[in-house]
Amino acid sequence: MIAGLAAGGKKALADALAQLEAAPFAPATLALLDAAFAAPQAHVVGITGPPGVGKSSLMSALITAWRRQGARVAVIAVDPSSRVSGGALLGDRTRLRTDPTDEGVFVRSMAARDRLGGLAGLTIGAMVLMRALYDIVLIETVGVGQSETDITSAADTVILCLQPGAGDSLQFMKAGIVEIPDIVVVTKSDLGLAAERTHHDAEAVLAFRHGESVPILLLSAARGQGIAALLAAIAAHWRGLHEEGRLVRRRQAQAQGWLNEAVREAFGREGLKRAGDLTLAEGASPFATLAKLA
Ligand SMILES: Nc1nc2c(ncn2[C@@H]2O[C@H](COP(=O)(O)OP(=O)(O)OP(=O)(O)O)[C@@H](O)[C@H]2O)c(=O)[nH]1
Ligand SMILES: [Mg+2]
Repeated sequence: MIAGLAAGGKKALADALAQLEAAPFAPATLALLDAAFAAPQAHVVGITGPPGVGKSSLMSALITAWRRQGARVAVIAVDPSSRVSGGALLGDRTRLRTDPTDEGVFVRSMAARDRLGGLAGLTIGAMVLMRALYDIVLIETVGVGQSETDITSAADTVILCLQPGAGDSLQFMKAGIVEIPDIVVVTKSDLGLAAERTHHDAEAVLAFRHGESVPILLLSAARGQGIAALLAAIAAHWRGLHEEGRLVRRRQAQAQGWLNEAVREAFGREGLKRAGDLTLAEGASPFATLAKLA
């Protein structure tokens, strides 16, 4: 099933995403997701941060670099506008400069009507499909409160972007997201002193983090500075995930979270209780379990 999808290129993936959108719980959809879940291939990288911090510009730079290395990249830009009143965040979140004729790059914007974490939402299913087809899956989410933590339910590696001179993003970190990022970047280093100060502040805040230290990088997508160091940090985190079964555990916890969320969404909190023990066996597909419950 996945080989057929891969052979069909971007058109086939677009059709599969349409099927996912139209009939997320149809047996054929769940069977496809099941097959994709069993054949993961990509490194899933999440990029989050406040509006306008430079996420999309950074993603353009990363995509260009990865394409040069021959890696095939799929992108999901999550638009949270429907969750934010006033439409202040409406608009195209991607602003990516990619070549539409390049079969090695697939870009898709998606609305996050609710939490990102649920299987019922399009995002997780789309990610699982893309993960079976590409080398890298990039997910952009805008950090508006809770949504930073949602990205950990989908990504293997989470990059948090901080805006130079923005004390508020550091406040976010103090409010509990300090444990979320695997890599922190201060964007727009071409702005000079403000960026350096934010870099310094981030180091001070992250020093209070439990467990292993996190790389904090200064970069400028506009000038192409610091991109190589970020690529190296992303690759190093990916290598680290292959030690001691960390990737398997992280993805297992994600799949369990999606399943619980999907059952809660479909049957309510009571339904979740009645469903009893939903614990997935190692490597078991949450989509198959969901299909049995439906
Ligand atoms: N000076 C400078 N400006 C930048 C840099 N990167 C991005 N910008 C500018 O910052 C603004 C926002 O950039 P985006 O890449 O769209 O930021 P974003 O975080 O994706 O924005 P949203 O998706 O709307 O949250 C644009 O005006 C960019 O030109 C940089 O490295 N240096
Ligand atoms: Mg953007």
